[in-house]
Amino acid sequence: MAELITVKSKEEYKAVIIGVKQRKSIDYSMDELEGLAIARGVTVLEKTVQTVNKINQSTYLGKGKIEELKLMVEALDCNLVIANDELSGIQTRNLEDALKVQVIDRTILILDIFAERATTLEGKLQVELAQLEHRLTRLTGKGIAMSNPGAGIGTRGPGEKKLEVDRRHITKRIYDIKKELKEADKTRRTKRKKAEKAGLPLVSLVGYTNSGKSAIMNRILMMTGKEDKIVFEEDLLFATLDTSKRLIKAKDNRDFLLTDTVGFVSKLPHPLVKAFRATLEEASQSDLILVVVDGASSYQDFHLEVTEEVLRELSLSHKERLTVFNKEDLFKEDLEVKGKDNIAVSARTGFNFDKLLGEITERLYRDELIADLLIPFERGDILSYLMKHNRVMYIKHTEKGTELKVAVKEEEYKKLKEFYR
Ligand SMILES: Nc1nc2c(ncn2[C@@H]2O[C@H](COP(=O)(O)OP(=O)(O)OP(=O)(O)O)[C@@H](O)[C@H]2O)c(=O)[nH]1
Ligand SMILES: [Mg+2]
Repeated sequence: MAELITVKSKEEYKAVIIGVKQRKSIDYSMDELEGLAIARGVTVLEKTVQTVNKINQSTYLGKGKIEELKLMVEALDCNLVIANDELSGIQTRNLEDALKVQVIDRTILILDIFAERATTLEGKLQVELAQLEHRLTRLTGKGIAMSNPGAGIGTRGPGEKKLEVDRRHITKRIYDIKKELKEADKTRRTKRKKAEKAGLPLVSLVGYTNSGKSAIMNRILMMTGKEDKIVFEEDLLFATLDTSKRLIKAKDNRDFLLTDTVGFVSKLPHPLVKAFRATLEEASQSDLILVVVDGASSYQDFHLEVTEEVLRELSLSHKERLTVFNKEDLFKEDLEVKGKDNIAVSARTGFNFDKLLGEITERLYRDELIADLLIPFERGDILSYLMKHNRVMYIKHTEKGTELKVAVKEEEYKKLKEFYR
C-alpha cells in the first residue's frame, strides 16, 4: 500500500522539488531529498526554494511562488511535486488544486521507498503501519489524498462518508498489524535470548544511509572467510531495510556478532523511527557501536549530526563507539582522521581493515584473554562459576570432562593454569 503510487506502477515520475527556507540554509536537505527521489526512481527536473519568515499553514508556499511553480510545472511537463517538509492534508490539497499535479512530501516519499524495499514480513508490516498512521493523521486533518489505497496518483478527495469508512478500515488494519508485530517481536526476543546464551559480544553498524555499512560488513565477512554470507549493498539510499546479523570469526577466538542496520536520514519520519525501533533495538543490546560516515561526502558533518540525533532518539548515545570514516579511497585531501575512537577505512580497497578488526576486538575483549580449558567432572564448582560470570564461547562435554572456551580476566587466566588444554 504505497502512497505515492502502487510500488509496481510503471508510470514514470518527473518531479519538481520544493522547499522553504527560514533561517538556516536548506541546500543540504534539498540535495538529500533529491537523492531520496532518485532512490524511488523519480526523475528530478528542478529544485526551487522560497525564503520565508513563516511557513504558510494552508498553502505551504506563498501565493507568488505558487504561481511561479505552476508555470514551471507546465513548462517542464512534470507530474509530481515533492515538498521538503511534512505537509498537512490541507496544504497538500491546496497545492494540488493550484498545480494540477500530485503533491507529496518527504515523509510519503521515504515511506514509499521503504515499502518498496522491505523484504521480510516484519519489515513490510512495520512500513505499512507507519504509512497507515501517517495517513490517518492526514485523514482526520480533513485531508484528501487517500481514498482507494493504491488507486493511483492524485486521487481526489473522498466524501465524508467515504472518509469515515476509510478511517474505520485503517484503524482496524492498524490494530491487526500491531497484533501481528507483537507476535513477531516475541519470536525475535526468544531468538535473541538464544544468541545471548552463545555469549558472544554484539557490534552494530549504524549511520547515515549510503555511508557503506553493508560494504564494511561484507569486507569483514570476506576477510574472515565468510564470503557466502555477504549482504546487499548498493549505491542507493536505503539499500538495507532489514537488519542482518552475522557471526565474525576473528583472530584469537575473539569472535563477535555483527549487525547491519537501516540507514539514517534527516527528518526520518517519526512513525518510521517508531516502527523500526524494534528492529534497531538489537543495537541497544550491543557492546559496541560502529558509527559509519562517508568520509568522501562534503556533508559528513551533517550526516554525523543526523546520526547523533537518531542515536539519541533510540537512547544509544551512551554506548561505547568507534567512528569509522569510510571511502578513504575517495577522501578529499584535507580530511584528517585523528583520535583514538576514529578510524579511516575503505571497504572498497580494504584499507585499514586489519586495524579496524583489531580496534573492535580490542574494545570487546579489553583486558580479557581467551582460555581454552578442560575442566574435570569433579570441578563442577569451577565450571559453574565460569558459566555464570564469564563469556563462554564454546562448551562440549566429553569423557574426560568439559571442554570450554571462555573469556577471562588476566588474573583469572593465570589461576586456571592447571586446566589449560
Ligand atoms: N569508493 C568507495 N565506495 C564505497 C566504499 N564503501 C562502500 N562504497 C559504495 O557505497 C555505496 C553504499 O554502500 P552500502 O554498503 O550499500 O551503504 P549502506 O550504508 O549499507 O547504505 P544503506 O543500507 O542504504 O543505509 C555502494 O555503492 C558501495 O559499493 C568505499 O570504501 N569506497
Ligand atoms: Mg546497507
